[in-house]
Amino acid sequence: RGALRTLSALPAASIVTAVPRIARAAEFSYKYGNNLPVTHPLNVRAQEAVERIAKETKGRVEIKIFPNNQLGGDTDMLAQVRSGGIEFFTPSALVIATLVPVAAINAIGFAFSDYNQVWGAMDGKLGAHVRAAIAKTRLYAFDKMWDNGFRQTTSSKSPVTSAKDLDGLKIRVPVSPLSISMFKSLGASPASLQFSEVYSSLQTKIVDAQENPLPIIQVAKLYEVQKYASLTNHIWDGYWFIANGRAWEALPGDLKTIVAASINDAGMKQREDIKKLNESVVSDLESKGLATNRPTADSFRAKLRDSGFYSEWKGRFGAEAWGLLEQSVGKLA
Ligand code: X2X
Repeated sequence: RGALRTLSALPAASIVTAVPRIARAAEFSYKYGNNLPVTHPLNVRAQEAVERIAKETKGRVEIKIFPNNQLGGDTDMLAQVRSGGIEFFTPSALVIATLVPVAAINAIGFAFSDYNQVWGAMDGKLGAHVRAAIAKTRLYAFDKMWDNGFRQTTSSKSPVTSAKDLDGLKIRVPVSPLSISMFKSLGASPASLQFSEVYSSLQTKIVDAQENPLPIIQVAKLYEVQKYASLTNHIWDGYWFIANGRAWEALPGDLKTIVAASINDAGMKQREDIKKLNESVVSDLESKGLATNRPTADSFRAKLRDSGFYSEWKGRFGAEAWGLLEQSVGKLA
């Protein structure tokens, strides 16, 4: 007892200096999971962000990245970030909408015509509206959304030249009520699968088609199991960078500032990466054997309007959110 008391009375510093100088464990050691291959700009820029965070917090905040569904698919990671099993996750708007329904509003079919409209809305009032809804579930959403891109349609069967070609098409969509509703309205037979299952489900012909932005089709090598890429631009999709609410609140203010600035700045660079990739990706995919075509949006829009898709989702999202979307893109329904 006496010896113990003496030891605990020693100034802490004299004990610490007796220990060899190995890397000190970080005060906040956090995990970040995502669903994309390491070569996607989302992972490249996230890696830069975690390096900047380690440096600027002098090692107090350490974030380890688990890319490519290493921790499970989207549904699993969404559950983990809610429970605190992981502290960060980047769900697509489509996927976080299973928890926060209004978050899918940016994915309404054929709403955005270009990136000026997209970032005007998502960095403006519509994005703020969605972030507030996310906050109600005790998740923290960083200000800047990251880009997934305009979603395009690939198939092993035939090109999609107009809405008619979607008739009965077995197409994989994300775990997203909006995606299911939209492809049903277009006459297709959509099936929800997590992204972790997409390559194998195309390879084994459980489904014939899928839809994703071209950079994902490139980095996930979906061209190996698909023949046609139809540039339908039917949905603009982005990733919300979110944190578990308790883990976020545990960070002192100065660390929060560093983490938020690092992640938001990285997101802005990631948007530029996707913009640049969009310029080169079509010819790269063609050289890998994908046949591309560019259908006009008219037949798809008409079918969505006639089937009542827009009026249904206007009701589901509510007048306020719908009004904010229409402020950016014009009248939809
Ligand atoms: O699952 C998909 O298709 C993906 C990768 O685009 C999403 O994260 C929604």
